[in-house]
Amino acid sequence: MRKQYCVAMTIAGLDPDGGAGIVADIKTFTALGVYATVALTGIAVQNTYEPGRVYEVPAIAVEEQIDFVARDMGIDAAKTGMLYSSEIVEVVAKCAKRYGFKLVIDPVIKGKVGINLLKPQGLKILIEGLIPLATIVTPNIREAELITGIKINDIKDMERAAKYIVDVLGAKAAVIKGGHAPFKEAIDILYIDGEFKEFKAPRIINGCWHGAGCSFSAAATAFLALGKGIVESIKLAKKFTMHAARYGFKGLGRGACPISPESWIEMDAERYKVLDNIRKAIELLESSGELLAPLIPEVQMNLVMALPKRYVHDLNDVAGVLGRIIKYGNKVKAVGPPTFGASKHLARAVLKAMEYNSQIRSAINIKYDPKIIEIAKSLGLKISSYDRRKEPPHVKRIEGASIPWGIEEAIRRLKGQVPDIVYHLGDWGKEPMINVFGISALDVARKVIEIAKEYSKILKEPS
Ligand code: PXL
Repeated sequence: MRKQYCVAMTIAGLDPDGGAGIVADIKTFTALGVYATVALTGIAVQNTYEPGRVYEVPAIAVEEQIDFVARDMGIDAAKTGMLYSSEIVEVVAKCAKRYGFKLVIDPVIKGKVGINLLKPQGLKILIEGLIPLATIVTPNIREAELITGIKINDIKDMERAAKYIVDVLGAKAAVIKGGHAPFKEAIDILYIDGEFKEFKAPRIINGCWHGAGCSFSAAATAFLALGKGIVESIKLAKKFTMHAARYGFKGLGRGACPISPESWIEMDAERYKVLDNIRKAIELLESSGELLAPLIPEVQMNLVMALPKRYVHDLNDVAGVLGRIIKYGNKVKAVGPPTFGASKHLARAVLKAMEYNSQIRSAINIKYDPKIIEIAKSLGLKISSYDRRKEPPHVKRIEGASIPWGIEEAIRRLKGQVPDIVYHLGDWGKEPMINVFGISALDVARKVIEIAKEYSKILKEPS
């Protein structure tokens, strides 16, 4: 039977900007559902572009941290990052023998901005005393060269180095990370049980690789702690790291931006929040059905909400109501559940609005009536419009380009501000329409209900 809790430990240094080191490791363990423990080896003072100095933790304190956790909770798998001194490497080797946990060695030697993370004597002891105890060693090309003395120029050299780490130095498996190599794809070479395996992945070009090595070895450790085999752990760790890099904190810090191990769970959490928000907005709209029914256009109504901007790539990252919201007697009803990818038109409108204001993530469409525009004005809503008849032919020819073009026109008229309301008066075969924008589905639902209340008063007036 699987244990209720799996415990992983990172034996590594603190990188104060949070991109690499134990912070990346703890985030990774946590994102993968493994309980995170730490033996701190030192502080590597730095940020994303400036190196500072390393403050070392005494080796005895590293040993005690490992001992205290191991005898209390047990350690299923541990990884090493910055070990710095030969004394620390020695106590880690001693503890690995004492407790027999699975061990991933990320043999970091130089940090991202040039800090020395391992002294030369430490490297010697790492090669002789620690690598023989490793389940997996995860060097990059430069580290593999320093460990094996093999100059690496191509895949064959990567294979030779991986084989050397296993066959000569005594690790169970070695994976050489080709992320820095001049190949089109990022290729990693694994050597285990006399065989090579290649792991390929397209390069992530957003520059967010700060912490990628730490996160990769931590993810492999987490999967080992969960009881997965070595090959499977490396395959999954690669997938995890690609995700963390793809959704990294682009633009944060002056140097290489940090990866986001938390994106692995945060993205699912955000998807849930979007669906839940639309669900609540639908409840609100349906409960005001009689007020709303007169606002439903011929093409029916939809309500969409996008994921936060850093998770948005295409229409599938915007949720809408499957089958739309329809007039149902004198009430309104959502035909299906909130679903990602369920809307095209309105989703395109939101994606365009988000380019100008990332906070505006939701929209709904309602019937056009000049009286509704008057009401919106009286409620203090910001309004803009566009003329579909002025859509340039080259835009018309591109499937799906009309709405983004129109929304952009309307935003331009407001000098780049995203309004609450964008309307157009239609064209041949195109119904006039109003789009209401807001920060969430609930926000736009509330705006529409305010409008509907005023509209119902007007409809009751004798004309
Ligand atoms: O290179 C990985 C790494 C590991 N540990 C610490 C670091 C870095 C990179 O800068 O700072 C503490």
